[in-house]
Amino acid sequence: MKEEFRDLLAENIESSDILLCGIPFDKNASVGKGASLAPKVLRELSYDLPALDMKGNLLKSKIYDLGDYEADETFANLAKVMEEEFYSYNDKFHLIFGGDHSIAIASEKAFYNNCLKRGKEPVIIHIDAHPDICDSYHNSIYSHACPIKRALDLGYKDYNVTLIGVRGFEAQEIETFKKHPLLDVYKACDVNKLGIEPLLLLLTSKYKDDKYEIHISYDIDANDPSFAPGTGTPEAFGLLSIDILNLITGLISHSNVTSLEIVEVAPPLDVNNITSWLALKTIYEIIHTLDIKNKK
Ligand SMILES: [Mn+2]
Repeated sequence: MKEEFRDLLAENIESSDILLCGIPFDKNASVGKGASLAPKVLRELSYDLPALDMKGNLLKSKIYDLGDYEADETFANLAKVMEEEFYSYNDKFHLIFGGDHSIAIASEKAFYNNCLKRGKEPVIIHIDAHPDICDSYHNSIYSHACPIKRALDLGYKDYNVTLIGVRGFEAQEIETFKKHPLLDVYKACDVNKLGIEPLLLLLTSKYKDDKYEIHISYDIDANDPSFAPGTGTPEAFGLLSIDILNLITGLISHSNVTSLEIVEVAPPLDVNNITSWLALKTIYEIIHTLDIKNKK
């Protein structure tokens, strides 16, 4: 039988380096749905992906797949379950396959509580075409347009939240920005003009202290839709895939990133699985980065 993540699966949780879970949920997406199928499709495509990075390095870190978590629209239980199970393994890298972006309401709450328990300062780096800082959207405070507002309400400090790649706004979000002047916002137009290096330098020096623990919330619609068409709310004038990859791997190399979610990959909206392959290839580059960091 073919196996997902061939040659990359750990035999047991103890011998693993990366903990994976899926959250196949897209009921809080506003425009195009289909992200609930991403965990299944990403695992299936991994059957055909050899365990090497793009330079030909064999990948060595091992994945333990916890399977999928169930969710409902309000994430009543999910945050607690993720805190107690998924984030309780503090020595592992945490990888989440969404789901629409609303699943971050659960993951970011679980991550936050886990950091506070251990005296760490929780940080979110939100890579997305949209700020997702609406208080409510389509009459729901659990919409995929709301996770960053929920994170601030929960207690994340605005100066420890960074938004990268934004270019599609709701009017209410501009008002929220005014209330949080310390929130770091790097718009896609500026990143595309200045390149990724200055931004990476700035963030890695800001978060060089080990007291910080970083969760990267990566919405695939941050990429230009020409690279990632299979997503519910494509926005033109996006970031280059290679820039996002260098940003993520640079952050992992030089700061304390312990958690990453990839959301809004919607296989039913995709063309030849381009977007799923992009997500998967990005993860394989992340695994190589973890190999180097952990001296594998
Ligand atoms: Mn989003």
